Amino acid sequence: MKRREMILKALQTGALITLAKPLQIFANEKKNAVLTELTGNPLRFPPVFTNGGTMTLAKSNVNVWPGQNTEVLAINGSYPGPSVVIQKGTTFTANFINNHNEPATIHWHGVNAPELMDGHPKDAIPPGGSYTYTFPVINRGGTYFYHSHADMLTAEHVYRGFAGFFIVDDPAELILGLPRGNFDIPLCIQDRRNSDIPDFNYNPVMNDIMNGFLGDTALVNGTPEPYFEVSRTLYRFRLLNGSNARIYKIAFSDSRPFHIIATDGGLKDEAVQVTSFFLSPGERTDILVDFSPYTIGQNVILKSLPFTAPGMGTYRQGTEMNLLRFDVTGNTGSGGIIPAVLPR
Ligand SMILES: [Cu+2]
Repeated sequence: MKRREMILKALQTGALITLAKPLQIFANEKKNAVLTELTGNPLRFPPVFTNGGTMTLAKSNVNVWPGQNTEVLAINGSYPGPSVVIQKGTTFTANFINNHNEPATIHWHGVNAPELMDGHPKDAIPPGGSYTYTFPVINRGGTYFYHSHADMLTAEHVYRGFAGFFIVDDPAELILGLPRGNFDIPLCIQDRRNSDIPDFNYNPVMNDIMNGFLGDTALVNGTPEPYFEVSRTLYRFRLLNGSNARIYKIAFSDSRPFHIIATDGGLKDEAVQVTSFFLSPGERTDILVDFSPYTIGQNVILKSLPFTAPGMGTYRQGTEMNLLRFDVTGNTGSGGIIPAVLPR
């Protein structure tokens, strides 16, 4: 199977509809604790965008919190937006239709697109208008994303859901032996406000304008209290900080080491072992995580560690947050390796 198909498979496998469960908090934060009762919501995945298709922007109602309606501003009714997965060297095309009542434009963040295709605020599409974005994908393989870029409206649009993955697949990566398919997992991390559940209210007061609009609960791929079942093997996670302002200090609840293999511009020169790293809004970092040391039944939580930062008010940078619980449930091997060198 081609690598692109494998990524597609991974994205689609997770795209199944989440069964309704009551809103619950993480049941257990102990290190590697064996859970007697699992709670939370299975990690969701946005649908994969079909190249050449239509991206329609409109208000939509989705169930972010099971059984509760959230009005989002979404592409094709999906929050987060549909994931673009495209091979380097091919031509990307999306027919954008603005069915929202405000000007809008799509910026392909980190993607090397010609000026008129790059969704500059000056090129906003008026309500009811449409525009065809098309350009050859010349970027290195890596994790990029797209988001609203309308003048004075970008922050609100993104907070309300208008953002999605743009993953560039480079066949040259195949020889590296990185985990693929069901073991290559995109994770879009965003923060929202507990007190607003189930709404995505964007109503900044002065403190938010000065320090950034922050939330106090994390959504991953639009999933509250998410969990993801993993096998005792090596995974690649593509982390995107899709938050408006929150900086995450990414780590695991047991301080386990893992490897960073790629950042905003694609693969690094070598895999770097760390136990934590900062991920700022808009940044992407791809990591390799080996779950083989765990036993079936254990879990480990992807967290944001506390750190001190300037700021004031109810919502602060540096708040400790649980992001995603990994439940170790299987023994399937990914066949992936941590490459000694990552050729450019
Ligand atoms: Cu951007």
